[in-house]
Amino acid sequence: MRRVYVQIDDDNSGFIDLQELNKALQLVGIRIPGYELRDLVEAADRERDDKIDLEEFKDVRIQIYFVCYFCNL
Ligand SMILES: [Ca+2]
Repeated sequence: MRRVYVQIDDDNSGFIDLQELNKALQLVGIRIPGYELRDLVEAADRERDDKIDLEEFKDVRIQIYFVCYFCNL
């Protein structure tokens, strides 16, 4: 879990931002529209700093599975 997070965190800032999340999703072959990506981050980003920490990332992961379920990936 933490290893996945560290891999996504490209610049090792300790947070995952929108660009990093987008890149990670593309790497695993998931393409979602920008607005949906923003929704994902906004829904998980409890601190409203446009960054996702490890705790918040767990929520994003659940949501991504949810999105993928509906787009049949
Ligand atoms: Ca980062």
